[in-house]
Amino acid sequence: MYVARIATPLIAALTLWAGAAHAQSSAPVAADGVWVRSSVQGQKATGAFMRLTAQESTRLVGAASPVAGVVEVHEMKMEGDVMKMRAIAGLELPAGKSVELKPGGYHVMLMDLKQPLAKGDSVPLTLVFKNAQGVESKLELQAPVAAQGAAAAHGGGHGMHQHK
Ligand SMILES: [Cu+2]
Repeated sequence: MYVARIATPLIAALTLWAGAAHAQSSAPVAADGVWVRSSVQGQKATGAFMRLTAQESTRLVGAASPVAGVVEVHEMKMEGDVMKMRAIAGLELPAGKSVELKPGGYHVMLMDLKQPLAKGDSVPLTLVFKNAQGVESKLELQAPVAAQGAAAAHGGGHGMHQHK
């Protein structure tokens, strides 16, 4: 059960890149394709994105990062012509089914940013899960910062449509 308590960022990164198969063997939830959108000086919020696959049904109920004062789980969707986002109490992760957190959909919102996040940086991110029995577990990640999809940055006014 060593993956449940990762002590160093280096090991977290190795675990991440080693692939989902290894992470799944001991962590209740595997995260892959993790990235955080880069931010510029003065920007207060950004998003973290990834694919989560739970071994047993659970929920993503929270997250934390040392680079942000407030971290929430958000959903984003079209309401009429307007893209809106709101905090949700939890994101259902059905057993064995990958749930995508991506621009224009669910995301982990990093708010009250303490510093600009530059492309190439790496951000520690802790995900908190709670299962049907109310038992909490955590997953420690090192999320690489990327500029991908920067045009749809939070607060940018022009949302990116993911609906096909
Ligand atoms: Cu958000």
